[in-house]
Amino acid sequence: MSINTKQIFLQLFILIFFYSCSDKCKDKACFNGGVCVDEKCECPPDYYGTECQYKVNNDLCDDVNCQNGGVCDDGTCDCPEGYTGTYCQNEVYDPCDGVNCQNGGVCNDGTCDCPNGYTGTYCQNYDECYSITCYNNGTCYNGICNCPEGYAGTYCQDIQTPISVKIERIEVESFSLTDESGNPADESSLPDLYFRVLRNDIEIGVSCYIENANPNDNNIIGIGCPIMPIIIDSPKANNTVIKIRSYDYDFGSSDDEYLGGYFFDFDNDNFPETKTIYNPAAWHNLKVILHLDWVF
Ligand SMILES: [Ca+2]
Ligand SMILES: [Ca+2]
Repeated sequence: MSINTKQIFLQLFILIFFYSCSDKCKDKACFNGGVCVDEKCECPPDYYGTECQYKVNNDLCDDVNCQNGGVCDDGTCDCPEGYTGTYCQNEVYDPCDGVNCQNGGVCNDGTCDCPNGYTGTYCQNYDECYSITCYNNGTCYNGICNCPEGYAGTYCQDIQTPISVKIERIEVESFSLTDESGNPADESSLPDLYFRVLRNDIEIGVSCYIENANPNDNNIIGIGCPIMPIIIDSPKANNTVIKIRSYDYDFGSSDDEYLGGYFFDFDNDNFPETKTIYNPAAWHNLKVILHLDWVF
């Protein structure tokens, strides 16, 4: 080896020595398998940071502990029904908890919605009348139709034929004090009002009278009256026309019919307890309410 060659090797050695002393990665620490290149750590996948000291958190659910059966999805807990909160840690108040609807009832916001025919807080009661229809205004109770007067049959479907109807009382609501000519019904005092009842122009009854009937009073004929009720037989028979005529009673002399009267029938009635007879256009303003008792 010539001197020249020795010098070249020496110089090369010195160059390498100084190069290695000035290595930029010499004091650089790279963690987690990172490799220093030119003073910088090159990190393996899943790590980052100047020294590869941080792990990439690919799984946002790593530290999410969902409770009560909750399932983490993308860092958020999906909670089962009945639980809420970040970690499903809170129980939701359910007003239907402990509400046991019976007979097919369904709890809705704490209240049982019952199927048809069932009632009660828990649908525990069956309405025996649910599927029963009572006709003619009959009312069902405990599965049995109670029929109004004049109707019969399981479902009140049968219309009875009245034997008679009694006019038990006559309530006189309004009347004129004079007859059609303007003459007072009673010369010296208020009229002594009573009624005669005719059936197809044949008299069938006479009421007792109210002495000195006052239009301002509620005049009722019939209470404690010995010739009441006035009985109308077969009131619904065909072509039955009733007439009620008004009179002023004159003690010891012949009475005057003074307000005329009204015709009526029971054809279009059911079996009412009262029948109002009034014509607002009539000059005498006579308005009477008949209180009836039907006999079957
Ligand atoms: Ca009188
Ligand atoms: Ca009189």
